[in-house]
Amino acid sequence: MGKMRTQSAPWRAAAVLASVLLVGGVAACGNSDTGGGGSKDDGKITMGFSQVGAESGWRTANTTSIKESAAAAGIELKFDDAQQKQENQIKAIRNYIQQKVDVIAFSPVVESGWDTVLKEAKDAGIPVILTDRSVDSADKTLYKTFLGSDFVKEGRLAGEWLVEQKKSASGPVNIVELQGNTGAAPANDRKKGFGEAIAANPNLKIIASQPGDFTRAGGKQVMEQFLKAYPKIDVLFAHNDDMGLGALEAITAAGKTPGKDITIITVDAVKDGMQALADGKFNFIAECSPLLGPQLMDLAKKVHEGQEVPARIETEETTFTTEQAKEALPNRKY
Ligand code: GYE
Repeated sequence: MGKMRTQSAPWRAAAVLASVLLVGGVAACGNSDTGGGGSKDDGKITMGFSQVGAESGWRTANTTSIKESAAAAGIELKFDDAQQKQENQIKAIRNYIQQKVDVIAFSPVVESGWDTVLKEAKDAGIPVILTDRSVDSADKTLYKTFLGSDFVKEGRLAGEWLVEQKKSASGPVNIVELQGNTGAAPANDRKKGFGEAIAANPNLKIIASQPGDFTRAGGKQVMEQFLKAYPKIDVLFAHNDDMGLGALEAITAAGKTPGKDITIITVDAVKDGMQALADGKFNFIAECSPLLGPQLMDLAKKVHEGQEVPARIETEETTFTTEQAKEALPNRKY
């Protein structure tokens, strides 16, 4: 189960209180109807969900979690795969508004450009829940809550591990970075957290940083370019496992040994990534859980009933070294 925390100071007190109440098993709900809510009469909740795509192992596990949890919660799910395109997501959300679903949930492929369609949902009286990724809209009343990980923290944890590993390095440590798709919250935030952490040691330098779109193919292709352009690469930081896995092929093809010649750090901790870590091909993973379905369905029920929910609900995550991956792998759920 995820645990509630907050990113921004104004919400901290409320969310800490909510966290305490939820951990204690007490519903953290007020009675006030904040205006969110489709019709409350038929009992059955219909959710329109717009998914980013199927770009990674993380995404596949997330989709499965959402579909299974909707079925288990008795929520009718309308599901659309946007194939990593914002225009497809906007179209899907407009369809859901037209169909008068009770709740709209989506994982925004990029952070910007949502105000108009979110306003349309609000005007139609349909509550919106952001899941996995957030938007940068200034008007926080356009959605009820954001359920997902702290991506800045994931990047920071990755960077802090590297700082510790390289603390006795006497010369420059050359880092290349594979970013997620341009404009996505996890790409922006992981880059930021990592960059801030490695600033602790001026020897650690990002010599190249390019988007690999969170896919294996993207990771492989961009890593090939990096290897051609830079003879000395000491570290790869990939914003997800899949890009790291794609990069492994490029590194091996270039005659280098991943995990030894090049230290590899990724984010997610899906099974294939954890296997690479256990095998010593990756060196460190910051976890990001895709199992958001149960909490999402719970939130959908609450907002449908007009209950108050915390503005930010953060999933709990950890980190893995090779030894820890070996231990965790047999029980890994995704
Ligand atoms: O890390 C990546 C996926 O938004 C947290 O999207 C998600 C990211 C995840 O494609 O693998």
